[in-house]
Amino acid sequence: MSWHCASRPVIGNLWLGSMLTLMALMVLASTVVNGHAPISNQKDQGKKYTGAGTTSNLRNIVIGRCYHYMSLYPDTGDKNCTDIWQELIDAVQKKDPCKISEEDYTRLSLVSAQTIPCDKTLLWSRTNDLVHRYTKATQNFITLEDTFLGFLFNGLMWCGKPLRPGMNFKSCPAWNECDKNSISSFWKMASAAFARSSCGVVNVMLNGSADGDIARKESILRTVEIPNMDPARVSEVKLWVIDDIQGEDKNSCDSKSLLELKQYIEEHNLKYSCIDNYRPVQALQCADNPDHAACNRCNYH
Ligand code: AVW
Repeated sequence: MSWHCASRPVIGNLWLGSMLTLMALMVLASTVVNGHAPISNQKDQGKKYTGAGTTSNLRNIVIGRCYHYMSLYPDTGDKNCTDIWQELIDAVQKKDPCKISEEDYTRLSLVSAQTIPCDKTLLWSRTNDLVHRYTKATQNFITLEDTFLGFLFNGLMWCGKPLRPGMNFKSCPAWNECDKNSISSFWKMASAAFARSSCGVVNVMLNGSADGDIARKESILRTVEIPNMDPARVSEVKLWVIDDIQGEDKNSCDSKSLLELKQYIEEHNLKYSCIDNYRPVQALQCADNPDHAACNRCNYH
């Protein structure tokens, strides 16, 4: 360093110091407020997890989806999108992403509350793709991902950093990486709230062509949704067992796995019914496979 540099006037050093402090504060504020990952902040993200990091531009996506949902469904009422974002931040920031409980999301759940009309709930297990193609095509049923909360956060990742503000953009715990993580606890909370607010006939789309249990023992359907339905408000749980149109018929209403699920539902004091290859869903499958034998009108159940 040269003498000339060291003898810079005091006022100049003060000015430079203030500017650097101001810039650092602006970068920090941008991380906290916008959910962006400034380059300088990326090296200190804490522990490395196996899941993807917080989705880039998370804040803009969540707030944008919030306004979009209200424009699609004006009955949702007037939600405060900025408050909803802040509740998400408050639930996870400065906390260990492996120590986030469903209770941490209580306030987010309260500000996003929504009334679900009776007979419209459509739960699912192992039919993620088909069930959402179906609700897009008919609009007659509502899956969790069609509710306000589900729509806002579907497909996104997020987690905070222990003791530090802002999100971890490098990595977040994967679903099974630790018991109470920021993602699994959120979806358990949202699924429980959806099941609790469901009434009338609750439909469930299941995959009759999948191997093994019709719904995994640790599935959200079994562990969260069935136990959270209110038998006084839910008149019946109606299972739709749908085979892939090109796939095998591994399970149907009379198979062992279905009878076991029936018993589990009844143990929760809920009435049960079951239908194989519910025709409106099969009609959707037939849109892609019009020449398949099952799509011949005479073969419909
Ligand atoms: P699923 P669910 N590891 O098709 O009943 C990784 O079995 O569980 O249906 N990802 C997981 C895991 C796991 N152990 N468990 C769940 N997921 C995630 C809410 C993952 O994204 C709706 F209302 C997987 O693709 C449905 O009624 C997805 O959950 C019900 O929960 C579905 O697993 C569907 O959950």
